[in-house]
Amino acid sequence: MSNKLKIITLAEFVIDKKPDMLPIFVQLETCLKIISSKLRVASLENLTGLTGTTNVYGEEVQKLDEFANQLLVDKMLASGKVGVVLSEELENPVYSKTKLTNDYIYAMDPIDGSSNIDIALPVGTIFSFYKNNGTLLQQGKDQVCAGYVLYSSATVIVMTFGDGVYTFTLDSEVDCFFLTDEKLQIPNDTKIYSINEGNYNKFFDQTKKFLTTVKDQEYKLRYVCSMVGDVHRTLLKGGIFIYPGDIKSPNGKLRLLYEINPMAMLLTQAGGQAFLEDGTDPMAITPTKHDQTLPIILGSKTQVQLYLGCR
Ligand code: P6P
Repeated sequence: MSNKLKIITLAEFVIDKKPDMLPIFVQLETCLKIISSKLRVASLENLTGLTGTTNVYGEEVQKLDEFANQLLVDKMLASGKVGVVLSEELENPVYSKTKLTNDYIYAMDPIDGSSNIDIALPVGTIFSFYKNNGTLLQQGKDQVCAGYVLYSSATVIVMTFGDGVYTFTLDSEVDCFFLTDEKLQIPNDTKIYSINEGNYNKFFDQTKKFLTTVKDQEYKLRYVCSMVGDVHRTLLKGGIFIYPGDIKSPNGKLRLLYEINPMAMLLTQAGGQAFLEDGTDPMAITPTKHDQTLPIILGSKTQVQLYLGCR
């Protein structure tokens, strides 16, 4: 049982901040508990490994990718408050068949970093909500709610409704998420950088110049190959996470709708910054397609400005 003085459940928090979304978060919380449980027993229940199919990007689909995607699609639509689900794993939107008030669009990466599942390294679910106003592809600045769930040594929800970043940790003894951080602020000026340096030879000069600079300043490199894991460390410890463009993929790898926008909202709400390499705000960009990718630089203001200064 949580030994914190204030025992605030996720439901209480949502009722206080955004009561009309309670049905959504009741369903979401159940999904996250199920996914967390399945991840812990994946190797015991033959849930590791691949389905033998590929997704819309030609990437091999993990068994738990498919399971988590279907579970979240079904339960979000069953909330009666989500009219459309957009998933990184699906080529097309899934529309609600109910006539209840379908006020929201739900966009998600059901399991981010799923190649880590078989080796029991951190993975996550990334989610965001938009008003269901008839426009599917909206700018990140119009997100009503954004967040992620980290499945690691603890299962942690990190989310914002636009008035600060809050974290909830799963207490598996009572199977409940409890509030653990209010108005989280990213530490500024931490000498940690997070990037896949294996791509060095493909990087543009700005990224190469940044890497030379941080090595001269004796930064630490940390990279867990799961955006949720790397962003969570960056949010709590400070530093910078970079997935830049390169000569083979000038638009980077991470998806604007499913990964960049939710993380950009969280970082800016926590007093950090999130930009493209030229300082453009990703949340001011209208996605051209649901799986549009862009470069992303996010983290502590000092480190992000150091990268932008390498142009
Ligand atoms: P690379 C995982 O596949 C992912 O989408 C993100 O979670 C992660 O940050 C990135 O790709 C890792 O990509 O090219 O370093 O393997």
